[in-house]
Amino acid sequence: MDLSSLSYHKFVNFAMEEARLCTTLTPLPYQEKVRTMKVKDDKTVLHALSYQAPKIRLLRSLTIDGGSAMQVLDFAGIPEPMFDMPIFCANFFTIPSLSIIVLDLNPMYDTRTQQDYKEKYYLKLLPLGQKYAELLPWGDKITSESLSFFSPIVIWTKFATSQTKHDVLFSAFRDYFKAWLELVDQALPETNSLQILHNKEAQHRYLTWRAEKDPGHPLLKKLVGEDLARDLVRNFLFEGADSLGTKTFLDYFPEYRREDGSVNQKRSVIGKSYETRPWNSNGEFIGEMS
Ligand code: BLA
Repeated sequence: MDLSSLSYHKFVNFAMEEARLCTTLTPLPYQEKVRTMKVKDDKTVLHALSYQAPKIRLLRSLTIDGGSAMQVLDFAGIPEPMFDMPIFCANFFTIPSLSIIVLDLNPMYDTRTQQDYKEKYYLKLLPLGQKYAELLPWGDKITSESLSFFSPIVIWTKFATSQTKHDVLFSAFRDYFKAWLELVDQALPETNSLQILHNKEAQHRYLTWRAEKDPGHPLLKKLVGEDLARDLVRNFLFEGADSLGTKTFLDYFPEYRREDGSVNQKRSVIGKSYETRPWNSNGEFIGEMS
């Protein structure tokens, strides 16, 4: 499969145009830094955007354009802690033989246990999730820990790369992003300071997880080297991991502590599970809690 027609730039352009229709975007400085980053393999180009907006602490995008060899998108929208609305998450990794896709409005609180949070945000979106769960079927076993960060409408899928699937994915991306912008539009600020603190910690926990365990890191290291990859991850992709809270990865995820006190480098200590979609069409969790 020739990937030259499967770039993710049009996804990003769509999202930015759509966001500008709904809100006022203010550019953040980090995007300039990425423009000058030297990539080890000269066929590959990184492109980064980062903005803030009212209610949105960070709206950022990283695309890795590896021409016909690889196309990657990591796109996220992260709210201000005054709001408990979900985090927009699009992570697409495409090589000629295979695409690995996560598209979701990641919940701030685990929807498997927080029924009220699930109903507040996802009840209305279940038909949308259902539509794409059929077009983009469940992608087989997954790192068990990741499930707690996913919502009942998550699209987790793997497919043989093709124009048709790419078009379906673009449609899903547009629908999910528009749904997220609508949540942003409707979101009311939390006034209870304790609840704001909870939101902040929930967001910090999420960022801490991803800054430590995101499956894209090894590839970023290969492309820009260890130091720049770390900088990208902590100061751009998951900005806030070092500033929104003081708890460490092991405070949030003690099961990763090794005997010498260091962090277990494995991505999962439980292992992979969930061979089939663990939510039914009513958004009820039907998998085993691990
Ligand atoms: C694979 N990416 C995966 C997998 C998931 C995700 C679930 C399957 C492997 C697994 O079960 O861990 C994505 N995991 C997520 C997301 C969350 C999570 C979004 O917990 C959020 C909470 N992917 C990228 C980027 C790159 C990338 C930017 O988003 C590269 C720079 C690569 N993802 C990538 C690769 C794999 C992968 C190479 C397959 C390799 C592997 O499974 O280790």
